[in-house]
Amino acid sequence: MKTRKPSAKSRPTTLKVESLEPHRMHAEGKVLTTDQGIPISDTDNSLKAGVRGPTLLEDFHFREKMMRFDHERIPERAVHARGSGAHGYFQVYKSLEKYTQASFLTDPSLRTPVFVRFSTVGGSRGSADTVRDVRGFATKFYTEQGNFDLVGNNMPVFFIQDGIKFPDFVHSVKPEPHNEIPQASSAHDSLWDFVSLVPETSHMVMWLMSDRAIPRSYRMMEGFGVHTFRLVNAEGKAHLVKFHWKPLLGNHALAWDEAQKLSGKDPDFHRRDLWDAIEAGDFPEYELGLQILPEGDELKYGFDLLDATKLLPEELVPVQRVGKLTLNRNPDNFFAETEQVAFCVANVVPGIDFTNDPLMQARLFSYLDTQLTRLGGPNFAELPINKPVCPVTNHQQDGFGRHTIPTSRANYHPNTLGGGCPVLANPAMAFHHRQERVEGHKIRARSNSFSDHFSQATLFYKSLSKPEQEHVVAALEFEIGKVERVEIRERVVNQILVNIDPALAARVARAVGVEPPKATKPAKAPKASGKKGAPSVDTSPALSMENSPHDSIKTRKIAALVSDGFAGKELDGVRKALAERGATLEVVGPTLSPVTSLEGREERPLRTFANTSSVTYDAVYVPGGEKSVAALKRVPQAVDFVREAYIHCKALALSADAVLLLSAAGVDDLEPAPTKGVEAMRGVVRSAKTETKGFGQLFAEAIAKRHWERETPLA
Ligand code: HDE
Repeated sequence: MKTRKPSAKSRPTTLKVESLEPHRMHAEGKVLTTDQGIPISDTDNSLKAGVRGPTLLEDFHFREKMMRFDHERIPERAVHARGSGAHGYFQVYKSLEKYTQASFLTDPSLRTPVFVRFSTVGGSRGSADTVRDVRGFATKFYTEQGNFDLVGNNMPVFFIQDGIKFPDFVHSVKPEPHNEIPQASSAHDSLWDFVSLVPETSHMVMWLMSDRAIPRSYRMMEGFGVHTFRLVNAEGKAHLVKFHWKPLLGNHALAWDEAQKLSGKDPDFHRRDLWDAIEAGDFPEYELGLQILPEGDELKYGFDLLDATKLLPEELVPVQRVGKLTLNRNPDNFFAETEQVAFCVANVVPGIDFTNDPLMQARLFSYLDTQLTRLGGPNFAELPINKPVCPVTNHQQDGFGRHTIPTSRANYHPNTLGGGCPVLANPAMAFHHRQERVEGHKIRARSNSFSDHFSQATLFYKSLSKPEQEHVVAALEFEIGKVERVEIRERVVNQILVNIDPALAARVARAVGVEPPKATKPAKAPKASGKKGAPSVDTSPALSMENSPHDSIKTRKIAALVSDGFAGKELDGVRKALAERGATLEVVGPTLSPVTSLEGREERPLRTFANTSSVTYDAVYVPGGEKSVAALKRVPQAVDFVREAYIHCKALALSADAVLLLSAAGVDDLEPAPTKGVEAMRGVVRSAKTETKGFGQLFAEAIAKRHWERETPLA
């Protein structure tokens, strides 16, 4: 792991990062003081009446130190409590002025500063990163027209259609109220009770059961704005738009067993991965994708674009890649930046506007409201991380924690005392809500155009590759199998799954011990459309992660297992081959003391079998060397390394005698080991002897993807 560069100044910067400088406290070379600046020469002993006497009330240093400690915690986010943030910038490729007047989307020379926070949803602040969950992908663009927050997720749809159901949904998925169990898991009665009674959850639940819910890295997952937004140009012409983030490293997932083990072995797996990549200069990059369509097309595709449980298949409206987001700097302080950042869906700039999606409408209220409790009052926009980089002038005043010092006597509008200032903006520059014509009766009801709950759940399932479908089945078996009440299990199978795919429902029914559903007819055609003649697709290849590029091993981490007598020259060759492709080889040995190679050179392991395991790596390599392999065979943890990497469908490379570790690990379903040359089979690269040509190349190719073909369905 790379250590942090010492000087913040030498690290990448943006206008926003620079604006934080006056707020930073640099301790280097400075004297310890109280909050009032009084120098302190003893912070280890309280002031007492006699060395063995009671502490005195006048010890202001003790009281301040303890008072500050006592009040360090703030309420965690109601959802998305666990997260990791990074600074960076966004740059548009070419002007989108045809669609929007937002300057960060029209000026290709502009590098707009951003702060991004990734998160899980259900778990507490200290919960594990790799749980099965939706991931938040929230971006604050500090534009010259004010802050624009794109508060998205890594899945393009949501569980519910109307925001008024959000408290119900969140209550059901969070730990149950009587015993606060389970932490960061949807595998419990209350969530599945809710799902079984609320069919609009079906589509999102299929995403939650898919590999999308266990990403390999925040750097390797997509992001979605979910709702349909509006882009509005300078002439006031509007288009509908769906926002996407496309990771340049492709879409990759963990195996479910691996994700669960990682929760214990390294609960900070995603946080660490993001932090390390940025520190190493491997800056995560995502392209902004837009699906743009005419305003009149809200109902064209047979479902309602205002319904957040529906996605717009990319095959119907292609995603145009319009710019790039680069994350190039870690925060200086987790609390001040990542914890205090406050996103709000209502933060839009001229050129971007809302729609009537009832989920979005509720969010416009909630995000502003929640900060009052979380950040202790209405002045949270003044916190350094939240402050826009453009001027902020208004008549807002007072409240807890006010930072700004207004200098005018006039704190109202209109005024003459302050010369009428701040003056109203020129309408051409100002934000205008789209003048959409609306009329209707006040009514508490759901539109008929929101009534189809299953077609897109089916579309999603049908669009997955076979292994991905098997993972959904296994996830359902895991989750519903944990539900204690049999009637909930029955309802999930017979009210929900059967309407998505009867064969899937029948398999899950068997696995969770309930009566299989009566209906056996095949799933209805997944037209995602109730309307005759509406453009539709039978499958959407873009929904399968396996169809995203899997040709790079950049930034991947590979373990090399060694003991005394390993083939050093061979290891060097493989290390070089991987490094040339942007991957890193970490040597894992019996201890952190040097091991000696066959050729007599020393290699110092970075990790040991006691403090790491295969789940923290993308692939495993065992170099040849009879003595080394014989020693590794005697270490159960080393054998486990190979066994688990095999079970988790990761690439393995074993040369010469190292092939023996496969049988020691119980892997006996590969053909006999090659007697000459190199061979790759189901992601396992084996060679007859060390240093065989092409070994590194074949290994690199194997690392680029998971080898799900090794899996056998459970039931
Ligand atoms: Fe959120 N959501 N949400 N949400 N959400 C919050 O705001 C809410 C929804 C999302 O890193 C909260 O500041 C309602 C969809 C992210 O700080 C809260 C509804 C999507 C984050 C809130 C939704 C999201 C949040 C909690 C339904 C994807 C983390 C703390 C009407 C498009 C942002 C906070 C961060 C956080 C409310 C649904 C994404 C309570 C009422 C859909 C990424 O205000």
